[in-house]
Amino acid sequence: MQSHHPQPVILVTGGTGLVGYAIQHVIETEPVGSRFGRREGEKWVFVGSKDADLRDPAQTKKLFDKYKPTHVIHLAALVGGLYRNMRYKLSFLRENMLMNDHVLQRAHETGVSKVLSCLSTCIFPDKVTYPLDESKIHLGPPHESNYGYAHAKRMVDIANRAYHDEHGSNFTSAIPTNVFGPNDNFDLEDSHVIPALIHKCLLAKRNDTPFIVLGSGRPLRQFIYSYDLAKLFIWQLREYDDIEPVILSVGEDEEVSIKQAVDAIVTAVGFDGEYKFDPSREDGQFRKPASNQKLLALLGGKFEFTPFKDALRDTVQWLVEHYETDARIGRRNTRTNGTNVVHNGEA
Ligand code: GFB
Repeated sequence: MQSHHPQPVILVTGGTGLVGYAIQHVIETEPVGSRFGRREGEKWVFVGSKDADLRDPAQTKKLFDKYKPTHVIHLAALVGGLYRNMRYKLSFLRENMLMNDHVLQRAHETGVSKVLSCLSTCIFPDKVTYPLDESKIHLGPPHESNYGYAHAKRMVDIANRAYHDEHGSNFTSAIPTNVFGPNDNFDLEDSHVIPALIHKCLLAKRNDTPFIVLGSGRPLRQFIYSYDLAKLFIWQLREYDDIEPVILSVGEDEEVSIKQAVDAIVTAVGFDGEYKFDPSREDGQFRKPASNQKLLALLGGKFEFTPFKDALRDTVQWLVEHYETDARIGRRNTRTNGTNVVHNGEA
């Protein structure tokens, strides 16, 4: 493979989403040749679903034939927050299984030297001793709310082992905790908690609409800033050579309740109104505390995570600056200039 392809070509699937956007930002802004910056001779290709529908093996083949990647960061997935996961368990299972199988098989058939796939801490068993660590992935069923997505992602770890055992492939995976940042999906119903609440809080400030937080506010989560996660993906692609997964997360001591996250968002938005909880909506998994000890040990001790409040401030700023243009704010919203948001041809 290397012979006809001297320069490393890194193909990033899902390259136009939250984490893909962050990796492109880091690669393009960090000094060339630095630990997280682009290296001389490296070609980075960021593709999205407009470039190829990875649920279709023929389109996946065409994409690999076009770019001839030497390395792949596989981020493409059907994703969503708690409520979208609960509604579409089969779609999350099937569509992610299809994309993952097509990407790994095509990577194998074209001699890609390394694939780094993106999993999530929701894959871990719901009932297991805490903290969660990489050895516990398959020790029981995941939480009921997202078993479709969780099992599809667990199968990537199984596939990585099978490709290695049968072909010696060097396919590995990362297990991020809940991620947020610029270019997230801010859809009010389908998105994850941080972007949904930032969007709701902004609308409450602008339009004096009620700011409703779903559930009890008691569940606990660890949140990592997308730009920090991007650096860790670049590190794992370059400096980690093992098929065993690595949890990419802030420390266990950074776990916060949804209520604490809401209060931090209220400060970041500068909202001085009231917010209410809607306990009729689900809380989902109560907590999924992940240990980042393996990561820190591999990194030689420490990593400079962006403080939560600074990361929230920058994400709010990004949404304010992009609200009228390219921010993904969902179908159930009109921009303040009155134009309807058009998605996939649906008004
Ligand atoms: O990020 P999130 O949707 O998913 O967070 P999970 C859900 C938590 O936030 C629940 C509360 O406890 C909700 O009750 N919450 C409060 C809200 N208000 C809102 C809101 O307006 N929108 C949303 N979405 N939540 C997901 C998995 O689980 O984590 C995915 O389902 C993926 O597959 C993702 O792994 C990282 O953290 O519960």
